[in-house]
Amino acid sequence: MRRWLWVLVTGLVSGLVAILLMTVVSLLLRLLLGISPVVEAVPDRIAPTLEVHDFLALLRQYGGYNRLKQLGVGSGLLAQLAAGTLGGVAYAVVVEARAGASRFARRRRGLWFALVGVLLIWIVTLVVLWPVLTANFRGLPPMWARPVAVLGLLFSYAVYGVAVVLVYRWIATRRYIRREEGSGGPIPRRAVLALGLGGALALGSGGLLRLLYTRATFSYDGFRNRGTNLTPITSNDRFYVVTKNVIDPRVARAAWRLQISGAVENPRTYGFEDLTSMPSVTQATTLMCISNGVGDSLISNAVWKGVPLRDLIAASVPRSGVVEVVLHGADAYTDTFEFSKALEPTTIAAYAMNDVPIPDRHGYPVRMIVPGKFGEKNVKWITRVELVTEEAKGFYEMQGWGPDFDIPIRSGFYSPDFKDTVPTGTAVTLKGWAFAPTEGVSRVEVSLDGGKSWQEAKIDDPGTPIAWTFWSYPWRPDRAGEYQVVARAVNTRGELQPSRATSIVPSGARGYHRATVRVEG
Ligand SMILES: Nc1nc2c(c(=O)[nH]1)N[C@H]1C(S)=C(S)[C@@H](COP(=O)(O)O)O[C@H]1N2
Ligand SMILES: [Mo]
Repeated sequence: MRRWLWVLVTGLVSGLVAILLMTVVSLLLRLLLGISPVVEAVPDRIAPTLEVHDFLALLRQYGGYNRLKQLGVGSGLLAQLAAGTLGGVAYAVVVEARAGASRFARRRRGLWFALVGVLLIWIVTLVVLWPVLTANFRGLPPMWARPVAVLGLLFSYAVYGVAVVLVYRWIATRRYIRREEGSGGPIPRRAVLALGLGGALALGSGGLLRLLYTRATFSYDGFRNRGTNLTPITSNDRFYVVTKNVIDPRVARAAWRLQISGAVENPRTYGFEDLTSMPSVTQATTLMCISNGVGDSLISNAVWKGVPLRDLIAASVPRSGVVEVVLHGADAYTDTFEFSKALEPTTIAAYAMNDVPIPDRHGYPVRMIVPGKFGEKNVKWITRVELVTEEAKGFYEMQGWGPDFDIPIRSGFYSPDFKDTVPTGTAVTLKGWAFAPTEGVSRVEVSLDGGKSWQEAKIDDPGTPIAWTFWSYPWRPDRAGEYQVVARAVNTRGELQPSRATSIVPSGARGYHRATVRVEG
Protein backbone atom coordinates (compact mmCIF):
# COMPACT_ATOMS: atom_id res chain seq x y z
CA MET A 1 0.00 0.00 0.00
CA ARG A 2 2.58 2.44 1.15
CA ARG A 3 4.68 1.74 -1.92
CA TRP A 4 1.81 2.48 -4.27
CA LEU A 5 1.07 5.70 -2.51
CA TRP A 6 4.63 6.81 -3.24
CA VAL A 7 4.35 5.64 -6.81
CA LEU A 8 1.23 7.75 -7.28
CA VAL A 9 2.66 10.81 -5.56
CA THR A 10 5.88 10.57 -7.54
CA GLY A 11 3.97 10.15 -10.81
CA LEU A 12 1.73 13.06 -9.94
CA VAL A 13 4.62 15.37 -9.15
CA SER A 14 6.53 14.31 -12.27
CA GLY A 15 3.48 14.82 -14.46
CA LEU A 16 2.76 18.22 -12.96
CA VAL A 17 6.32 19.47 -13.34
CA ALA A 18 6.49 18.14 -16.90
CA ILE A 19 3.22 19.68 -18.01
CA LEU A 20 4.19 23.02 -16.50
CA LEU A 21 7.46 22.85 -18.41
CA MET A 22 5.55 22.04 -21.58
CA THR A 23 3.25 24.97 -20.95
CA VAL A 24 6.21 27.34 -20.64
CA VAL A 25 7.73 25.92 -23.82
CA SER A 26 4.52 26.17 -25.82
CA LEU A 27 3.90 29.74 -24.66
CA LEU A 28 7.44 30.65 -25.69
CA LEU A 29 6.86 29.05 -29.08
CA ARG A 30 3.70 31.14 -29.38
CA LEU A 31 5.49 34.35 -28.50
CA LEU A 32 8.60 33.82 -30.58
CA LEU A 33 7.52 31.70 -33.52
CA GLY A 34 3.77 32.31 -33.61
CA ILE A 35 2.93 28.62 -33.20
CA SER A 36 -0.52 28.26 -31.71
CA PRO A 37 -0.55 26.18 -28.52
CA VAL A 38 -3.14 23.41 -28.29
CA VAL A 39 -5.29 25.45 -25.90
CA GLU A 40 -5.59 28.16 -28.52
CA ALA A 41 -5.90 25.88 -31.54
CA VAL A 42 -8.71 23.75 -30.12
CA PRO A 43 -11.24 26.60 -29.75
CA ASP A 44 -10.18 27.79 -33.21
CA ARG A 45 -10.92 24.35 -34.55
CA ILE A 46 -14.30 24.14 -32.84
CA ALA A 47 -15.66 27.65 -33.53
CA PRO A 48 -16.48 27.27 -37.25
CA THR A 49 -18.09 23.88 -36.64
CA LEU A 50 -20.67 25.38 -34.28
CA GLU A 51 -24.08 26.04 -35.72
CA VAL A 52 -24.67 29.78 -35.66
CA HIS A 53 -27.60 29.67 -33.21
CA ASP A 54 -25.64 27.46 -30.83
CA PHE A 55 -22.70 29.80 -31.23
CA LEU A 56 -24.83 32.83 -30.36
CA ALA A 57 -26.48 30.96 -27.47
CA LEU A 58 -22.99 30.30 -26.08
CA LEU A 59 -22.08 33.96 -26.50
CA ARG A 60 -25.20 34.96 -24.60
CA GLN A 61 -24.72 32.35 -21.92
CA TYR A 62 -21.15 33.36 -21.17
CA GLY A 63 -21.54 37.09 -21.71
CA GLY A 64 -19.99 37.68 -25.11
CA TYR A 65 -17.27 36.58 -27.48
CA ASN A 66 -14.49 37.81 -25.21
CA ARG A 67 -15.76 35.95 -22.17
CA LEU A 68 -16.22 32.84 -24.26
CA LYS A 69 -12.66 33.09 -25.57
CA GLN A 70 -11.31 33.50 -22.04
CA LEU A 71 -13.36 30.58 -20.84
CA GLY A 72 -12.17 28.46 -23.76
CA VAL A 73 -8.49 29.10 -23.16
CA GLY A 74 -8.81 29.06 -19.37
CA SER A 75 -10.58 25.73 -19.21
CA GLY A 76 -8.19 24.42 -21.87
CA LEU A 77 -5.21 25.30 -19.68
CA LEU A 78 -6.77 23.58 -16.68
CA ALA A 79 -7.65 20.51 -18.72
CA GLN A 80 -4.10 20.39 -20.08
CA LEU A 81 -2.70 20.65 -16.57
CA ALA A 82 -4.95 17.86 -15.36
CA ALA A 83 -4.22 15.62 -18.34
CA GLY A 84 -0.47 16.20 -18.01
CA THR A 85 -0.53 15.37 -14.32
CA LEU A 86 -2.55 12.21 -14.93
CA GLY A 87 -0.08 11.30 -17.66
CA GLY A 88 2.64 11.31 -15.02
CA VAL A 89 0.58 9.01 -12.82
CA ALA A 90 -0.01 6.63 -15.72
CA TYR A 91 3.69 6.64 -16.44
CA ALA A 92 4.51 5.80 -12.82
CA VAL A 93 1.99 2.97 -12.72
CA VAL A 94 3.36 1.47 -15.91
CA VAL A 95 6.96 1.73 -14.73
CA GLU A 96 6.27 0.18 -11.33
CA ALA A 97 3.68 -2.34 -12.45
CA ARG A 98 5.93 -5.27 -11.73
CA ALA A 99 7.41 -4.89 -8.29
CA GLY A 100 10.26 -7.24 -8.80
CA ALA A 101 11.40 -5.94 -12.19
CA SER A 102 14.99 -4.90 -12.60
CA ARG A 103 15.97 -1.28 -12.89
CA PHE A 104 16.69 -1.72 -16.59
CA ALA A 105 13.40 -3.43 -17.25
CA ARG A 106 11.59 -0.56 -15.56
CA ARG A 107 13.52 2.02 -17.49
CA ARG A 108 12.83 0.29 -20.75
CA ARG A 109 9.12 0.07 -20.03
CA GLY A 110 9.06 3.73 -19.02
CA LEU A 111 10.85 4.87 -22.17
CA TRP A 112 8.57 2.86 -24.41
CA PHE A 113 5.51 4.14 -22.67
CA ALA A 114 6.68 7.75 -22.90
CA LEU A 115 7.71 7.39 -26.54
CA VAL A 116 4.51 5.71 -27.67
CA GLY A 117 2.42 8.06 -25.55
CA VAL A 118 4.03 11.19 -26.99
CA LEU A 119 3.79 9.95 -30.57
CA LEU A 120 0.19 8.88 -30.11
CA ILE A 121 -0.93 12.18 -28.62
CA TRP A 122 0.99 14.03 -31.31
CA ILE A 123 -0.69 12.10 -34.10
CA VAL A 124 -4.15 12.49 -32.59
CA THR A 125 -3.51 16.22 -32.20
CA LEU A 126 -2.42 16.50 -35.83
CA VAL A 127 -5.49 14.67 -37.05
CA VAL A 128 -7.90 16.71 -34.95
CA LEU A 129 -6.27 20.09 -35.48
CA TRP A 130 -5.17 19.61 -39.10
CA PRO A 131 -7.32 22.38 -40.63
CA VAL A 132 -6.05 25.04 -38.21
CA LEU A 133 -2.40 24.01 -38.29
CA THR A 134 -1.95 26.47 -41.14
CA ALA A 135 -2.06 29.21 -38.53
CA ASN A 136 1.15 31.03 -37.84
CA PHE A 137 0.76 34.18 -35.82
CA ARG A 138 4.10 35.56 -36.99
CA GLY A 139 2.85 35.27 -40.56
CA LEU A 140 5.16 32.54 -41.84
CA PRO A 141 4.37 31.74 -45.47
CA PRO A 142 1.67 29.07 -45.90
CA MET A 143 4.18 26.47 -47.13
CA TRP A 144 6.08 26.80 -43.84
CA ALA A 145 3.28 27.45 -41.41
CA ARG A 146 1.93 23.90 -41.15
CA PRO A 147 5.29 22.07 -40.99
CA VAL A 148 6.43 24.51 -38.31
CA ALA A 149 3.23 23.93 -36.33
CA VAL A 150 3.60 20.15 -36.68
CA LEU A 151 7.19 20.25 -35.44
CA GLY A 152 6.36 22.74 -32.72
CA LEU A 153 3.71 20.39 -31.33
CA LEU A 154 6.09 17.46 -31.48
CA PHE A 155 8.71 19.49 -29.66
CA SER A 156 6.29 20.54 -26.91
CA TYR A 157 5.07 16.97 -26.39
CA ALA A 158 8.62 15.63 -26.46
CA VAL A 159 9.62 18.11 -23.79
CA TYR A 160 6.75 16.82 -21.70
CA GLY A 161 7.67 13.16 -22.27
CA VAL A 162 11.35 13.62 -21.52
CA ALA A 163 10.54 15.70 -18.45
CA VAL A 164 8.21 13.05 -17.04
CA VAL A 165 10.87 10.39 -17.48
CA LEU A 166 13.70 12.44 -16.00
CA VAL A 167 11.81 13.98 -13.11
CA TYR A 168 10.37 10.59 -12.20
CA ARG A 169 13.76 8.91 -12.26
CA TRP A 170 15.23 11.67 -10.18
CA ILE A 171 12.58 11.48 -7.46
CA ALA A 172 12.06 7.72 -7.47
CA THR A 173 15.37 6.76 -5.97
CA ARG A 174 15.98 3.37 -4.46
CA ARG A 175 15.28 4.75 -1.01
CA TYR A 176 11.62 5.49 -1.61
CA ILE A 177 10.12 3.33 -4.24
CA ARG A 178 12.64 0.68 -4.99
CA ARG A 179 12.55 -0.55 -1.45
CA GLU A 180 10.75 -3.69 -0.54
CA GLU A 181 6.99 -3.64 -0.27
CA GLY A 182 5.58 -2.13 2.82
CA SER A 183 8.50 -0.02 3.90
CA GLY A 184 7.68 3.51 4.94
CA GLY A 185 9.70 6.66 4.99
CA PRO A 186 9.41 10.43 5.11
CA ILE A 187 8.20 12.46 2.12
CA PRO A 188 11.05 12.24 -0.37
CA ARG A 189 13.05 15.43 -0.26
CA ARG A 190 13.40 15.28 -4.01
CA ALA A 191 9.64 15.26 -4.41
CA VAL A 192 9.49 18.49 -2.45
CA LEU A 193 12.31 19.96 -4.52
CA ALA A 194 10.56 18.90 -7.72
CA LEU A 195 7.39 20.58 -6.52
CA GLY A 196 9.46 23.70 -5.94
CA LEU A 197 10.65 23.46 -9.54
CA GLY A 198 7.02 23.05 -10.54
CA GLY A 199 6.19 26.20 -8.60
CA ALA A 200 8.91 28.12 -10.43
CA LEU A 201 7.58 26.85 -13.77
CA ALA A 202 4.06 27.80 -12.74
CA LEU A 203 5.32 31.31 -12.01
CA GLY A 204 7.09 31.32 -15.37
CA SER A 205 4.01 30.28 -17.30
CA GLY A 206 1.95 32.73 -15.25
CA GLY A 207 4.31 35.50 -16.32
CA LEU A 208 4.14 34.44 -19.96
CA LEU A 209 0.37 34.22 -19.76
CA ARG A 210 0.22 37.72 -18.29
CA LEU A 211 2.41 39.01 -21.10
CA LEU A 212 0.23 37.28 -23.68
CA TYR A 213 -2.85 38.59 -21.91
CA THR A 214 -1.70 42.17 -22.46
CA ARG A 215 -1.60 41.39 -26.16
CA ALA A 216 -4.91 39.55 -26.15
CA THR A 217 -7.87 40.84 -28.09
CA PHE A 218 -10.13 40.87 -25.01
CA SER A 219 -9.52 44.58 -24.58
CA TYR A 220 -10.50 45.57 -28.11
CA ASP A 221 -12.48 42.86 -29.87
CA GLY A 222 -15.91 44.28 -30.59
CA PHE A 223 -14.65 47.86 -30.29
CA ARG A 224 -17.30 50.13 -31.80
CA ASN A 225 -17.10 53.37 -33.73
CA ARG A 226 -19.42 55.11 -31.28
CA GLY A 227 -20.13 58.68 -30.40
CA THR A 228 -21.84 61.84 -31.55
CA ASN A 229 -18.80 63.14 -33.39
CA LEU A 230 -18.27 60.62 -36.17
CA THR A 231 -16.28 61.76 -39.17
CA PRO A 232 -16.57 60.56 -42.78
CA ILE A 233 -13.07 59.11 -42.53
CA THR A 234 -12.68 57.09 -39.35
CA SER A 235 -9.27 57.44 -37.73
CA ASN A 236 -7.40 54.17 -37.28
CA ASP A 237 -7.76 54.23 -33.51
CA ARG A 238 -11.55 54.59 -33.74
CA PHE A 239 -12.09 52.07 -36.52
CA TYR A 240 -14.28 49.21 -35.25
CA VAL A 241 -12.58 45.86 -34.59
CA VAL A 242 -13.81 42.30 -34.88
CA THR A 243 -11.57 39.26 -34.68
CA LYS A 244 -12.00 35.58 -33.98
CA ASN A 245 -8.63 35.42 -32.25
CA VAL A 246 -7.65 35.30 -28.62
CA ILE A 247 -4.38 36.96 -29.59
CA ASP A 248 -4.15 38.55 -33.01
CA PRO A 249 -1.24 37.87 -35.36
CA ARG A 250 1.84 40.06 -35.13
CA VAL A 251 3.20 39.44 -38.56
CA ALA A 252 6.95 39.65 -39.11
CA ARG A 253 7.02 41.43 -42.44
CA ALA A 254 10.35 40.01 -43.54
CA ALA A 255 9.07 36.45 -43.22
CA TRP A 256 5.58 37.19 -44.55
CA ARG A 257 4.59 36.27 -48.13
CA LEU A 258 1.40 36.46 -50.16
CA GLN A 259 0.79 33.42 -52.28
CA ILE A 260 -1.54 33.19 -55.29
CA SER A 261 -2.35 29.53 -55.76
CA GLY A 262 -5.00 26.96 -56.63
CA ALA A 263 -6.47 26.81 -60.14
CA VAL A 264 -3.78 28.95 -61.76
CA GLU A 265 -1.18 28.21 -64.41
CA ASN A 266 1.45 30.20 -62.65
CA PRO A 267 1.37 30.16 -58.84
CA ARG A 268 3.24 33.15 -57.47
CA THR A 269 4.54 34.41 -54.19
CA TYR A 270 4.93 38.10 -53.34
CA GLY A 271 6.99 39.74 -50.65
CA PHE A 272 5.82 43.01 -49.14
CA GLU A 273 8.05 45.16 -51.35
CA ASP A 274 6.94 43.26 -54.45
CA LEU A 275 3.42 44.45 -53.71
CA THR A 276 4.26 48.03 -52.84
CA SER A 277 6.23 48.44 -56.06
CA MET A 278 3.23 47.47 -58.19
CA PRO A 279 0.67 49.99 -59.53
CA SER A 280 -1.68 50.80 -56.69
CA VAL A 281 -5.10 52.26 -56.13
CA THR A 282 -6.25 54.39 -53.21
CA GLN A 283 -9.90 54.41 -52.26
CA ALA A 284 -12.16 55.12 -49.31
CA THR A 285 -14.09 51.98 -48.43
CA THR A 286 -16.60 51.43 -45.66
CA LEU A 287 -16.49 48.17 -43.74
CA MET A 288 -19.39 46.83 -41.73
CA CYS A 289 -19.66 43.65 -39.68
CA ILE A 290 -22.55 41.32 -40.43
CA SER A 291 -23.26 41.52 -36.67
CA ASN A 292 -23.86 45.24 -36.80
CA GLY A 293 -27.36 45.65 -35.43
CA VAL A 294 -29.63 48.47 -36.56
CA GLY A 295 -28.47 51.60 -34.73
CA ASP A 296 -25.18 49.99 -33.73
CA SER A 297 -21.65 51.03 -34.66
CA LEU A 298 -19.64 48.09 -36.01
CA ILE A 299 -19.11 50.22 -39.11
CA SER A 300 -16.24 52.49 -40.13
CA ASN A 301 -14.67 54.02 -43.19
CA ALA A 302 -11.00 54.40 -44.09
CA VAL A 303 -8.84 55.25 -47.08
CA TRP A 304 -7.14 52.07 -48.21
CA LYS A 305 -4.20 51.77 -50.56
CA GLY A 306 -3.26 48.56 -52.25
CA VAL A 307 -2.95 46.43 -55.34
CA PRO A 308 -6.09 45.36 -57.22
CA LEU A 309 -6.54 41.65 -56.66
CA ARG A 310 -7.29 41.21 -60.36
CA ASP A 311 -3.75 42.29 -61.23
CA LEU A 312 -2.36 39.56 -58.98
CA ILE A 313 -4.80 37.04 -60.42
CA ALA A 314 -3.96 38.01 -64.00
CA ALA A 315 -0.24 37.56 -63.31
CA SER A 316 -0.97 33.99 -62.20
CA VAL A 317 -3.17 33.14 -65.22
CA PRO A 318 -6.34 31.55 -63.85
CA ARG A 319 -7.45 28.22 -65.33
CA SER A 320 -10.95 27.93 -66.72
CA GLY A 321 -13.78 27.04 -64.38
CA VAL A 322 -12.75 29.19 -61.41
CA VAL A 323 -15.88 30.08 -59.41
CA GLU A 324 -14.55 31.55 -56.18
CA VAL A 325 -11.49 32.74 -54.39
CA VAL A 326 -10.64 31.47 -50.93
CA LEU A 327 -8.65 33.88 -48.79
CA HIS A 328 -6.45 32.55 -46.01
CA GLY A 329 -5.25 34.63 -43.07
CA ALA A 330 -2.16 34.01 -40.94
CA ASP A 331 -4.61 33.04 -38.17
CA ALA A 332 -6.02 30.17 -40.31
CA TYR A 333 -9.16 32.24 -40.83
CA THR A 334 -10.63 31.73 -44.28
CA ASP A 335 -13.31 33.39 -46.30
CA THR A 336 -14.55 33.28 -49.86
CA PHE A 337 -16.24 35.36 -52.51
CA GLU A 338 -17.24 35.01 -56.13
CA PHE A 339 -14.56 35.14 -58.77
CA SER A 340 -16.38 38.03 -60.47
CA LYS A 341 -16.05 40.06 -57.25
CA ALA A 342 -12.33 39.26 -57.15
CA LEU A 343 -11.97 40.75 -60.63
CA GLU A 344 -13.61 44.08 -59.77
CA PRO A 345 -11.08 46.94 -59.78
CA THR A 346 -12.02 48.02 -56.25
CA THR A 347 -11.26 44.64 -54.66
CA ILE A 348 -7.75 45.27 -53.39
CA ALA A 349 -4.97 43.69 -51.37
CA ALA A 350 -4.44 46.71 -49.12
CA TYR A 351 -1.21 47.58 -47.35
CA ALA A 352 -2.00 51.09 -46.09
CA MET A 353 -4.88 52.45 -44.02
CA ASN A 354 -5.36 56.20 -43.83
CA ASP A 355 -1.82 56.79 -45.13
CA VAL A 356 0.00 54.58 -42.64
CA PRO A 357 0.85 50.87 -42.66
CA ILE A 358 -2.21 48.89 -41.61
CA PRO A 359 -2.19 48.60 -37.78
CA ASP A 360 -1.71 45.07 -36.42
CA ARG A 361 -5.31 44.68 -35.32
CA HIS A 362 -6.61 45.68 -38.74
CA GLY A 363 -4.52 43.15 -40.63
CA TYR A 364 -0.87 44.19 -40.92
CA PRO A 365 0.85 43.92 -43.34
CA VAL A 366 -1.82 43.16 -45.96
CA ARG A 367 -5.57 42.66 -45.79
CA MET A 368 -8.22 42.25 -48.44
CA ILE A 369 -10.71 45.03 -49.07
CA VAL A 370 -13.89 43.73 -50.67
CA PRO A 371 -16.28 46.68 -51.08
CA GLY A 372 -19.93 46.05 -50.34
CA LYS A 373 -19.34 42.65 -48.76
CA PHE A 374 -19.73 42.22 -45.02
CA GLY A 375 -16.62 42.77 -42.92
CA GLU A 376 -15.81 39.10 -42.61
CA LYS A 377 -14.90 38.87 -46.30
CA ASN A 378 -12.23 41.52 -45.75
CA VAL A 379 -9.67 39.00 -44.55
CA LYS A 380 -6.91 40.42 -42.39
CA TRP A 381 -3.27 39.24 -42.19
CA ILE A 382 -3.78 37.61 -45.55
CA THR A 383 -1.16 35.06 -46.65
CA ARG A 384 -2.82 33.18 -49.48
CA VAL A 385 -5.38 33.68 -52.23
CA GLU A 386 -6.58 30.38 -53.59
CA LEU A 387 -8.61 30.14 -56.79
CA VAL A 388 -11.08 27.27 -56.65
CA THR A 389 -13.36 25.57 -59.16
CA GLU A 390 -15.92 24.49 -56.58
CA GLU A 391 -17.89 26.43 -54.01
CA ALA A 392 -16.13 26.63 -50.65
CA LYS A 393 -17.21 27.99 -47.28
CA GLY A 394 -15.43 30.43 -45.01
CA PHE A 395 -15.14 30.50 -41.22
CA TYR A 396 -18.53 32.07 -40.47
CA GLU A 397 -20.35 30.66 -43.47
CA MET A 398 -19.57 27.18 -42.08
CA GLN A 399 -21.55 28.18 -38.98
CA GLY A 400 -24.53 28.86 -41.20
CA TRP A 401 -24.29 32.61 -41.80
CA GLY A 402 -25.33 33.84 -45.22
CA PRO A 403 -25.79 32.72 -47.91
CA ASP A 404 -25.99 36.40 -48.83
CA PHE A 405 -23.04 38.53 -47.75
CA ASP A 406 -23.86 41.73 -49.62
CA ILE A 407 -24.32 44.70 -47.33
CA PRO A 408 -27.92 45.93 -47.75
CA ILE A 409 -28.91 49.60 -47.83
CA ARG A 410 -28.43 50.87 -44.30
CA SER A 411 -28.66 54.17 -42.44
CA GLY A 412 -28.39 55.35 -38.88
CA PHE A 413 -28.26 58.35 -36.55
CA TYR A 414 -25.10 59.13 -34.64
CA SER A 415 -26.15 62.47 -33.16
CA PRO A 416 -27.64 63.76 -30.91
CA ASP A 417 -27.04 61.50 -27.93
CA PHE A 418 -30.56 60.16 -27.48
CA LYS A 419 -30.01 59.81 -23.74
CA ASP A 420 -30.03 63.59 -23.41
CA THR A 421 -33.20 65.60 -23.08
CA VAL A 422 -33.71 68.56 -25.40
CA PRO A 423 -35.24 71.81 -24.10
CA THR A 424 -38.14 73.08 -26.23
CA GLY A 425 -37.18 75.63 -28.81
CA THR A 426 -33.49 74.72 -29.07
CA ALA A 427 -31.87 73.65 -32.29
CA VAL A 428 -31.02 69.96 -32.56
CA THR A 429 -29.31 68.75 -35.66
CA LEU A 430 -30.08 65.13 -36.39
CA LYS A 431 -26.98 63.63 -37.97
CA GLY A 432 -26.34 60.28 -39.46
CA TRP A 433 -24.72 58.09 -42.05
CA ALA A 434 -26.13 56.05 -44.90
CA PHE A 435 -24.55 53.30 -46.92
CA ALA A 436 -25.83 51.65 -50.08
CA PRO A 437 -23.12 49.58 -51.73
CA THR A 438 -22.34 49.29 -54.50
CA GLU A 439 -24.76 51.81 -55.99
CA GLY A 440 -24.23 54.72 -53.65
CA VAL A 441 -26.74 56.81 -51.76
CA SER A 442 -28.84 59.31 -53.70
CA ARG A 443 -31.10 60.58 -50.93
CA VAL A 444 -31.73 60.26 -47.21
CA GLU A 445 -35.06 60.91 -45.54
CA VAL A 446 -35.88 61.62 -41.92
CA SER A 447 -39.15 61.23 -40.10
CA LEU A 448 -39.97 63.00 -36.84
CA ASP A 449 -43.23 61.18 -36.30
CA GLY A 450 -42.31 57.54 -36.27
CA GLY A 451 -42.42 57.14 -40.04
CA LYS A 452 -45.75 58.77 -40.91
CA SER A 453 -44.19 61.64 -42.81
CA TRP A 454 -40.73 62.02 -44.30
CA GLN A 455 -38.47 64.98 -45.03
CA GLU A 456 -35.36 65.02 -47.10
CA ALA A 457 -32.09 65.35 -45.18
CA LYS A 458 -29.14 67.43 -46.34
CA ILE A 459 -26.23 65.48 -47.75
CA ASP A 460 -23.07 66.79 -46.07
CA ASP A 461 -20.64 64.29 -47.54
CA PRO A 462 -21.88 62.33 -50.53
CA GLY A 463 -19.50 59.42 -50.08
CA THR A 464 -19.08 57.06 -53.03
CA PRO A 465 -20.70 53.84 -54.17
CA ILE A 466 -18.38 52.05 -51.73
CA ALA A 467 -18.03 54.62 -48.94
CA TRP A 468 -20.76 55.88 -46.66
CA THR A 469 -22.66 59.15 -46.94
CA PHE A 470 -22.97 61.67 -44.11
CA TRP A 471 -26.17 63.66 -43.79
CA SER A 472 -27.90 66.02 -41.38
CA TYR A 473 -31.32 67.42 -40.65
CA PRO A 474 -31.67 70.66 -38.70
CA TRP A 475 -34.65 70.70 -36.42
CA ARG A 476 -36.10 72.95 -33.70
CA PRO A 477 -38.80 71.10 -31.77
CA ASP A 478 -41.26 73.68 -30.45
CA ARG A 479 -43.51 71.40 -28.46
CA ALA A 480 -42.63 69.22 -25.51
CA GLY A 481 -43.06 65.49 -25.94
CA GLU A 482 -41.40 62.35 -27.19
CA TYR A 483 -40.57 62.23 -30.85
CA GLN A 484 -39.71 59.05 -32.63
CA VAL A 485 -37.14 59.92 -35.26
CA VAL A 486 -36.49 57.50 -38.11
CA ALA A 487 -34.01 57.50 -40.99
CA ARG A 488 -34.02 55.75 -44.33
CA ALA A 489 -31.91 55.92 -47.47
CA VAL A 490 -32.47 55.56 -51.19
CA ASN A 491 -29.77 54.32 -53.54
CA THR A 492 -28.87 55.74 -56.94
CA ARG A 493 -31.11 53.19 -58.62
CA GLY A 494 -34.02 54.70 -56.72
CA GLU A 495 -34.40 51.70 -54.45
CA LEU A 496 -35.71 52.58 -51.01
CA GLN A 497 -34.14 50.98 -47.96
CA PRO A 498 -36.56 48.18 -46.98
CA SER A 499 -38.47 48.90 -43.78
CA ARG A 500 -38.95 45.30 -42.76
CA ALA A 501 -36.73 44.48 -39.82
CA THR A 502 -34.73 41.25 -39.94
CA SER A 503 -32.49 39.70 -37.35
CA ILE A 504 -28.70 39.77 -37.58
CA VAL A 505 -28.62 36.03 -38.23
CA PRO A 506 -28.14 34.75 -40.86
CA SER A 507 -27.60 37.56 -43.40
CA GLY A 508 -27.25 40.74 -41.36
CA ALA A 509 -29.86 43.09 -39.88
CA ARG A 510 -32.24 45.14 -41.98
CA GLY A 511 -34.78 47.76 -41.05
CA TYR A 512 -34.88 51.42 -40.01
CA HIS A 513 -33.00 53.01 -37.17
CA ARG A 514 -35.59 54.52 -34.84
CA ALA A 515 -34.73 56.60 -31.80
CA THR A 516 -36.62 58.69 -29.32
CA VAL A 517 -35.90 62.36 -28.70
CA ARG A 518 -37.34 63.68 -25.44
CA VAL A 519 -38.22 67.35 -25.63
CA GLU A 520 -39.02 69.12 -22.39
CA GLY A 521 -40.59 72.48 -21.95
N1 LIG B 1 -7.83 36.85 -40.66
C1 LIG B 1 -9.00 37.34 -40.18
N2 LIG B 1 -9.65 38.24 -40.91
C2 LIG B 1 -10.81 38.76 -40.47
C3 LIG B 1 -11.38 38.35 -39.25
C4 LIG B 1 -10.65 37.39 -38.48
O1 LIG B 1 -11.06 36.99 -37.37
N3 LIG B 1 -9.46 36.91 -38.98
N4 LIG B 1 -12.59 38.88 -38.85
C5 LIG B 1 -13.46 39.40 -39.91
C6 LIG B 1 -14.61 40.14 -39.45
S1 LIG B 1 -15.92 39.23 -38.85
C7 LIG B 1 -14.74 41.50 -39.64
S2 LIG B 1 -16.20 42.30 -39.30
C8 LIG B 1 -13.60 42.32 -40.13
C9 LIG B 1 -13.29 43.43 -39.18
O2 LIG B 1 -12.20 44.19 -39.63
P1 LIG B 1 -11.60 45.33 -38.70
O3 LIG B 1 -11.32 44.72 -37.36
O4 LIG B 1 -10.38 45.85 -39.37
O5 LIG B 1 -12.67 46.38 -38.59
O6 LIG B 1 -12.45 41.53 -40.31
C10 LIG B 1 -12.68 40.28 -40.89
N5 LIG B 1 -11.42 39.69 -41.24
MO1 LIG C 1 -17.75 40.64 -38.73
